[in-house]
Order: sequence, then C-alpha cells, then structure tokens
Amino acid sequence: MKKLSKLIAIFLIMLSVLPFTSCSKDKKVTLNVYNWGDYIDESVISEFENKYGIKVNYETFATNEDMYVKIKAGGTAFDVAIPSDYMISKMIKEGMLEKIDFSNVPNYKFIDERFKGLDFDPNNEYSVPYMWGVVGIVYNKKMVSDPVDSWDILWNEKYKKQILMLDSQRESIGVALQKLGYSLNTTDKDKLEQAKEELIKQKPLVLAYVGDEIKDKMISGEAALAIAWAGDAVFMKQQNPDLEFAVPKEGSNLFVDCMVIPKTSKHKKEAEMFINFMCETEIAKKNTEYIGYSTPHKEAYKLLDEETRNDKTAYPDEDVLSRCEVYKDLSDMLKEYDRIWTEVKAAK
Ligand code: SPD
Repeated sequence: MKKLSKLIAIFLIMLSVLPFTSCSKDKKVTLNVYNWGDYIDESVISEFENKYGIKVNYETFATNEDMYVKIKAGGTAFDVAIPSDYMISKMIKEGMLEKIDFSNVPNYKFIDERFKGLDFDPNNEYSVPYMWGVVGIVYNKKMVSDPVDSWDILWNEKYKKQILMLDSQRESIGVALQKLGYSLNTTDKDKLEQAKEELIKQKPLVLAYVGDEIKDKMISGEAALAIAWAGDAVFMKQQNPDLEFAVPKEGSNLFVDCMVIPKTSKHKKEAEMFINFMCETEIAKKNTEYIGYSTPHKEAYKLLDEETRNDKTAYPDEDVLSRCEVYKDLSDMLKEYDRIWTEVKAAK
C-alpha cells in the first residue's frame, strides 16, 4: 500500500513538472492574423516567423463586413486584423479593440502625420496605418470610347455586360450616392432609396459583382470598366497597358486600412511585435512594391522607384484628394445599407 501511494506521488510530481520540460520549450506562440485577400507579400510572414520564432496563422477576408462578423462571432481568437477606417470606428465604439502600447511599436514614428489623428481613431490609440488609396474607375482604353470622368459611365447602356461592380456595400452604394451628387456618408433615407433605385437600374448592365477577381477579369479584357481600389489598378495597369484609372469628378472615397488588435487576442505583446515588424522600413517597402497600394510609411515611400512615387493612381494630386471623402461609421444606419444591398443583389 505504501509502495502504491509512493508511485502515485511520483506520478503526480511528474505531471506537475511536465509543462516546464522540453515539451513546452519547443511550444511556439501562434499569432492569428486576419487581412484582406491579396494584401501582403507572403514572404514577409515567413520572415517574421523566422526572426521571432512565432508561428503565424494567416487568414483573409473580402470585405470589412465579413471581417467584422467573423471577429464578433469569436470563433478564432484573432491577434491582428487590418480593417478600414469606418470599420475601425465601429469596432472601437463596440469595445472590440485593444489599445495598442505604442512603446512596443517604435516604428510607428515612420508613419506620415497625414494618416494620424484621423476621425476613426482621433487620439491614435487603437490603429497603425498599413495602406491607403482612393476608389476610382479602371477601364480598358481599347474598349471604352467615351471620356471616363464621371460615375455616369457605369450606367451607360453601350457597355452592357462589360461593367464590374465591387461586391462591397459601402463602395457600390457610395458610388451610386456620389453619382446622384450626394455624400457617400449620407444617412438620409430618401437619398439612400434613390441610390438603391440607381443600382437596381444599373443591374442589367453589370457583368458581375466581384472582389479580387476584378484583376483577372480586367487584365484579360473580359470587362471594359470596373470600380476599383487604386492599388489594384496599379497592379492591373502593370499587367495590361491598355488599362487606365480615373477618379470621377463627382468625388470618391479615400480609405485608410490599419493594423489593429482585436479584444480576442491572447498574445497582445506578439501582436505588437508583428505590427512593429510590418512598420520596419524594408518590410513596408516590400509589401508596398508587391501589392501596389499606397504606403503611409514615409521612409518606405522614399525608397520606392521614381516611377512608382510619381504614379498618380497610387499617389494622386491634391485636386483629386480634395474631392474624396473617408467613409464614416454610420452606426444604426448600417442596417439600412445592409437592407439596400440585399435588395440590390436580389433584384432581377
Ligand atoms: N485586395 C483587396 C485589398 C483591399 C483594400 N482595402 C479596401 C478598402 C475598402 N474600404
């Protein structure tokens, strides 16, 4: 009996020291990172893993709304996410984001002041800008004979079934609102209803509502016109010189996508290490060159080749920027946007 209790005691001691033995020495932290599709040079992820001995579980989303739903559901404990302006505002209001300890993100100093203190994070507490850009129309010069300077062209019968719209409610409803001369942040129900009617009227002309597939379809000449984020337009123009990009005279959207730490994070320190790493000059340059979007990183920008720095698609002049609006969080009105978008998508 004595022998048995001695054995049990040894077994219990072994169990208690197990977590501190070799097994745990090899156990790596896994960081869950959630980003837009086609929005990173993936070699950067391996560089981070090798440098810090942290494993990255990398997942992608297609719209801010998809990202929000998944983080809210809490199925995956995301440590870093990269939403846009208005969605960051919404997540802050709903208590979904951690405040960042900026003493762990010294490379934040490289971010251009123009992208700090913006409405969605006025005191720079929750977000670190990653990329920015404007929305416009990418078009094929060989297929489009009319001037491309107004959103109206996306309603021109001549281009029936040659038009691509973004499968993203803020972008598509925003374009319809600006076509009508309204702000893309309107919360006026009557104006929103008019925008819905415009989108329904346009539907027979639309070849497809797309996300990242827009690039293949425009590069291959399958479509003539598309709403596009400028960074994607940079990439498309490189692949097909017949493509051009324009920001309509009625105005457009300026977006800022930022790195944030959701409250679901179990590894806040490592999340801050990741964000800081993404702000290393060489890493920011690598991502910018790879994806084609506009960098808010002052030093990375200086290292880009002259042609890229002077590309007006990625870095538009002040006259273009001055007619662009940043999306605001529309709080309860978002339900209206959801309803309108559902009705547009369901319309025959
Ligand atoms: N490949 C998709 C990259 C998306 C960039 N962000 C878009 C901002 C939307 N407001």
